[in-house]
Amino acid sequence: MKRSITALAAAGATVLGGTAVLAMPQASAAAQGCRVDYTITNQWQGGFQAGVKVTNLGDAITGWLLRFTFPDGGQKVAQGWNATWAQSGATATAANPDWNRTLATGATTDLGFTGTTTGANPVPTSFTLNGVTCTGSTTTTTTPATPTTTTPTTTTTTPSPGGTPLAANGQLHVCGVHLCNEANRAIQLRGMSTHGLQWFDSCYNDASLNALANDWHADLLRIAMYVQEKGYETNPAWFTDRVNSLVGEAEERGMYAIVDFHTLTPGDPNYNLDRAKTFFAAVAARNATRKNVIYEIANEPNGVSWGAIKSYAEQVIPVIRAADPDAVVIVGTRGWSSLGVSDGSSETEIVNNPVNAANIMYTFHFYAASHKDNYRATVSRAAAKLPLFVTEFGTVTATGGGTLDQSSTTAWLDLLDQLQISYANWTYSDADESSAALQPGTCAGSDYGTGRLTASGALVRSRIDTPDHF
Ligand code: IDC
Repeated sequence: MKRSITALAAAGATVLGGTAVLAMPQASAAAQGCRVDYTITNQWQGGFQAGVKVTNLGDAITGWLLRFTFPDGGQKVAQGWNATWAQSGATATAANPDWNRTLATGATTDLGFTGTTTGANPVPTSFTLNGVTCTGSTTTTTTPATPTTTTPTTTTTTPSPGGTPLAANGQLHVCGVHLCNEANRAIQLRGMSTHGLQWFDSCYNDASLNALANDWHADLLRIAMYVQEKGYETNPAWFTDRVNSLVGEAEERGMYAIVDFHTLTPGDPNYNLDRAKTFFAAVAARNATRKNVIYEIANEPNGVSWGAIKSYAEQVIPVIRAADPDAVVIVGTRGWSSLGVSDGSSETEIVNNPVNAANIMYTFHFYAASHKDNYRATVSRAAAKLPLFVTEFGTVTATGGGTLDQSSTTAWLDLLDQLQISYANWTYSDADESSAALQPGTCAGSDYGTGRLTASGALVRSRIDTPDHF
């Protein structure tokens, strides 16, 4: 659906915060004019995503403010990028970020946001830039069909990656605070984390990974490689090989793979700095040509300052980039990747002192029965400023056991959906603990069907197995 915004006079009266402001014509007035192309790129129950391309058709401007009004009072900007977004009543504004103040004649800038909506989702009908009415277009793209799995033609064990999350999105990158696909659209990936490979390696085989890709419709496999506790440090060659082969197994099934350097105890990632450099040099070299790999360099730093984590990140990231320059890297945060909250701190220590590297995201972890409203408030706030990835969460307590907290899990996943934050659940394994998705004994057999799921597995699968909005 495409239609033109009616072109109005190039300059004139517009409403600023309810007050009529008259643009005064001057003898030496600068040429003014603008074009806005507004596209609803995606819609889902209760929400939508819009891309806004702004073109300056007048003389160069320094400092700009875009304003438009939603025709449906139920529409709200939730998360914006490439501008400072605000909304008052039905009127939304996007102000230039500091790094993009000047728009030369003919220059274009791309903004966007995800929004919530209570019902119909019509496009705004008029746009102004610095008070000048813009021409342009409004488009609603058709919602893409749910990816379907094609039947393999030559083998019955490995499905074709056609129509998969990987085929739909290609190489990912960070755009503003979001994870974006090759077409620069903000996306959310939803999937599962393995348990420690030193204990549960038998759970990751053709049958279990086929179930994850084809029955769960997971987008993502996180490969948890513990460094201590009988992990990597005991046999670097075996663990490196196994991680590489699991990235390949995910790729064959069209899933993304997070390589998780699962540091936990000791909590200072610098304890493993040399191991991390060795490991990531090898893994990045092996996976450089794969589009599905994402690197997570420190699972849960704890008992350590943000400065020490940042210093670690700034030494490990260049090692990865040297071999695989375009992959997204995820950096753990203070207080068991709580953005500092579990240590009495907050995300501001990161906002004020970010890791000096591009194309990175920051880790947030939660366990639904232990981490509730104050952690959710932190994520809501931090998501406007930092690209976040929930690489691990549990439906239970932080021990990995205890009662499943369905209502807190639902509140968390609703929030992550709304903010389009990607997530992986701990764990796709048959560990004898309530966080595991598979019943004890499952991995000794070959049946990974829904009859083998635990309560946590059934709950998480019901969320992951809903259509993606790619
Ligand atoms: C837990 C496992 C448990 C294992 C323990 C070993 O569930 O079986 O014995 O690690 O250290 C985390 C960690 C993750 C923990 C998990 C649950 O990243 O390694 O797994 N958890 O305690 N952070 C918060 C919770």
